[in-house]
Amino acid sequence: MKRIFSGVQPTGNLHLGNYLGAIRNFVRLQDDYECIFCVVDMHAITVWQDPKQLVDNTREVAASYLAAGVNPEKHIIFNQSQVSAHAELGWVFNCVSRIGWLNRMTQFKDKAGKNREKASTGLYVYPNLMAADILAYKATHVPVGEDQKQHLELTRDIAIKFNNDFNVDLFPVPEPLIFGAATRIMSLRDGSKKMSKSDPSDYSRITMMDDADTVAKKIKKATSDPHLIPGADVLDENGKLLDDARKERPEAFNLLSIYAALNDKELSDVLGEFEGKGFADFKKSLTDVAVTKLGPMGSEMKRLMDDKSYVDSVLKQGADRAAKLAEPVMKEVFDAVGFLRP
Ligand code: AQP
Repeated sequence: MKRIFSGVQPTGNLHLGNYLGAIRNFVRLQDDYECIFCVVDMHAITVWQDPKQLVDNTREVAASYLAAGVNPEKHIIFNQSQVSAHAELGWVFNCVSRIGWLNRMTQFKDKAGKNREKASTGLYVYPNLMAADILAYKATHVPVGEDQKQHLELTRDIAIKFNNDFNVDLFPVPEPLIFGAATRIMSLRDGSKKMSKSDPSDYSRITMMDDADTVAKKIKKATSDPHLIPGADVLDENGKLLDDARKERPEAFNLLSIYAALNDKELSDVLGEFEGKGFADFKKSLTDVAVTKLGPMGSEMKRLMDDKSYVDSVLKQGADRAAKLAEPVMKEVFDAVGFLRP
């Protein structure tokens, strides 16, 4: 069966972008793939995390998978640091991957910012660890948002180079699974920045655990514009938003795209529904659907986070199953590389 690996970092403030761009898709993949869904705590520490908070945030991500509907009996849910294969293979890949390849990674440049000398070395080699996450299980498919495409390319390059360097046919070259429109949700305050856990403004994102009042307040305050909602003439023949239209009204189209994604509709249908209306009306409808979709999930997440022993047992059992899957792969890797293991 085709095998998927994917993960979310436990860096707190899980938001609508994480849900629409990743977690919701996990639930949809369960029937057709064998899935390994990881809480990537080792990636999280590439930037400073408060240790106590990291523990809570790890449970928060696991709870979000469960509350969204991932079945832990059928699929694997675990946190990365419980399975040593990630660190072991990550090291081997640090020695296979090239500095020139890492220098091209745009996410490092974005996250490290101007003060690159002060960024952790972990942040720099993060894509090698991501390759290890995927290849330790010989995953064949990886669901990726726009922002992770480049890292998956690097994973593919590492798999090919490892196979060539050691003259083996050990790793499959994993394929991306790219989901349709609205996979990139932007900040509610600034339509040129993606919605992000680390944005200092709470009003930039709707979190998965926001209550109805908070969701309503955030949508009310969300940046929009005074113009009316346009018709389908802002779309190309494939129903895709024209670049010029997005550039002119990034916040407006972000809100419309969120509404489309939450309703599982095309943007063209949403424009048909609201053409000629102002944002005040539209925001009421957006609030209704956001509260309806996120409310029950947020309550379930809170319930699960109070039941720590259940979440921890899911993570432990998942880690045991994941370690069993990775063990024979790591044996092949150590043999290929020439690590003596009497
Ligand atoms: N704004 C977004 N729109 C759509 N998808 C998004 N994802 C993140 N932000 C958006 C997707 O969520 C998954 C998990 O992301 P991650 O936690 O591993 O790291 P990230 O992409 O760095 O997420 P954030 O929220 O932006 O966190 P910080 O602020 O800590 O960097 C990925 O599949 C990602 O595509």
